[in-house]
Amino acid sequence: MAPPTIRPLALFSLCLTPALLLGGVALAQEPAPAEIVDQEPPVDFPKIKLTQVAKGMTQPLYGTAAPGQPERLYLLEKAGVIKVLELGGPRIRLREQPFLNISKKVSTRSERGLLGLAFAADYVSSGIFYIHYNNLEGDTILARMTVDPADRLRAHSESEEILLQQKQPWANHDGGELCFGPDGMLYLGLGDGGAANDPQNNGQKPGSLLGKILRLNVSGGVGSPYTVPEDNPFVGDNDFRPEIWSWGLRNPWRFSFDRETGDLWIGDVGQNKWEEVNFAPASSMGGENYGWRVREAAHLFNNKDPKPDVPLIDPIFEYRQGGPLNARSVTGGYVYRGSKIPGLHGWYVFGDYVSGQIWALKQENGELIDEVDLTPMLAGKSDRGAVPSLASFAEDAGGELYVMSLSDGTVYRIDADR
Ligand SMILES: [Ca+2]
Ligand SMILES: [Ca+2]
Repeated sequence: MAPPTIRPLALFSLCLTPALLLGGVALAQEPAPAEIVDQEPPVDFPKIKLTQVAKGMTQPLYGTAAPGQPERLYLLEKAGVIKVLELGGPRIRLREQPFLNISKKVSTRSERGLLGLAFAADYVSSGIFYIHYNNLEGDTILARMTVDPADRLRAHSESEEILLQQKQPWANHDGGELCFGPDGMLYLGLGDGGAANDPQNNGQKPGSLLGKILRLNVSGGVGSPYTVPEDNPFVGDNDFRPEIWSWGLRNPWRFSFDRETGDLWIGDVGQNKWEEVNFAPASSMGGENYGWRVREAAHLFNNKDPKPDVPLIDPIFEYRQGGPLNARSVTGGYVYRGSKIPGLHGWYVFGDYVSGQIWALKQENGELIDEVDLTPMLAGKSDRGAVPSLASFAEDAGGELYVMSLSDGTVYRIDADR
């Protein structure tokens, strides 16, 4: 991959302590001011706006569609509830009756909670879906569940099969994203375990699942454990857990595959200075080391560690923490592949949890070729950014994008502004 273009975005740092800070920690020092780069949209960039489609949720932090259900979006609440947003009909509405409620077995301390959901490709026939959450001990749990055959709008509460369990040394940096790749494999993002500065060096520890993206084969269906795909990059290397797809990650809270190209985009939350977005082309065979804790984004972070004997992949984009809105925790998004905003096609839309800012990037052959700050267009007169405590984006079956506020309990769709 060609060396990425790096451009600093934001300015100085402030203090923090949001209720849920996805991977951030207290400041060690104030980063020096950086230049603001020109982020004017290209002349042909579309006018867009946010349309509220749900409100009154309790800490929404993810959303996804189920294959075969074009008019539904499943929304996660941190405490362990999944709700259904009905997109069809004259009015979008949030079903009151939850699809799933496992709040009795979910820990919500710090960054813990129900963090991820992915539906099997054959969900309509199999009823299978996968969830990622922290149990009451704080352990990471990856589980398979099925829908209630008698009521397709409810999960079968007794159907849970735990596929993977991982001890969590601290309550933060638990990762979150769970999604199927274009290869039909299930990908799970786990953070470095938590605290600050990755004290256990999990990001660079091949024998740990922490600080990694995992790639699992769950095609065995109900009653079968996951298996390790034979073409995972470290299969046969005894130093590595074979589940590992890529490593050197701090907290890959949200990542996604471009549904048109299969490229992988990862938002990896930074420590005190730099937030980053990583890019792996669809042709990647895995094995990328994204550098943490040797580097924070493209910058040396820990010079005491022995130098890894593999190349470290720098982000395609990074931005400095701080700025007028206090950017501090990247929230990875999606490449827009919907049909309603043709001018947004091919742009990667992502944001910052703390500042509520939203940006868009465009790449060509793995090189950043353009960036746009969408915040002024989307925020209006708000001084809380475009979406305060921007926990996640979501993509519906048609590729339209949504974005949600953890603190406000609101969900918005990104629409053309005509
Ligand atoms: Ca943790
Ligand atoms: Ca990195």
